[in-house]
Amino acid sequence: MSESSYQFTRAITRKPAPNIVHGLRAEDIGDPDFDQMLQDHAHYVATLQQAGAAVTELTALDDFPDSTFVEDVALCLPELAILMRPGAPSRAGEVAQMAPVLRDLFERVVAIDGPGFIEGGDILVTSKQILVGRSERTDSAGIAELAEIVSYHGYSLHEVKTPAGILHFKTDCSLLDAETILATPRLDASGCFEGYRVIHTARGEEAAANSIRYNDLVLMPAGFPHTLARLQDAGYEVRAINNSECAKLDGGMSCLSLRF
Ligand code: CIR
Repeated sequence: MSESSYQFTRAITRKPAPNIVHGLRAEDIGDPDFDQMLQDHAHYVATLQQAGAAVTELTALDDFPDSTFVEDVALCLPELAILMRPGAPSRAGEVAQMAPVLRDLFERVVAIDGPGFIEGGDILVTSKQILVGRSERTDSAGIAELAEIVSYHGYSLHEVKTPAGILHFKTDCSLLDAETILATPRLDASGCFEGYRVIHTARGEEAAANSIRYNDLVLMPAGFPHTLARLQDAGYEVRAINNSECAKLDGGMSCLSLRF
């Protein structure tokens, strides 16, 4: 695995649909501004391209408000793509929309058949292992099914716990390089990153934890100056992208793409 956990050539994104204003959210802090969201999404795609990604931009899906958060419906590894089984009932149908796209791009595509549930936002692929957080959306049965699939390809999967009240495991962490994780202190306190170097988000800047490393760039949500400084001091090249509208739907940098 090693650097393949952040060295990529491709990405898949999906344009937000106007009905994204009906997207799921843990707490209602107002509907997203659709025009601002489109602008931010375009900036996100352009930044991935700047990082070297050939981006497959899928068209908006009017029937699926959360479908711009493509990360949750698949896991892309160098050897294969795995279709997830979302724990959110309104998102289950997004998988069938992604399946043909992945079948065009991967020789091997398999699906989590159930009965368990698992969403990509709960999966962190590092250089050493695949960490999967149990959450409201991802259960042990879903994780066990994924573990069986990836074990054939030599991956070791480790089940951890997404802290209560946090949507996905990666809401609170991201991979920065082969041995470094960016994480909130509350997630790091659970002990799941033993053996890694961990950089903490600054106090009050927990939402910065959902960033992504894509080749030489780290894409992080804008508005978190202290965490930004920590990453820059550690030598990372960071691009800040406005995420105010996706944040109203509990979405961030990782959710908006599949990277491989
Ligand atoms: C949801 O609740 O499913 C969406 N509103 C947000 C999904 C964010 N996805 C992610 O963190 N991977």
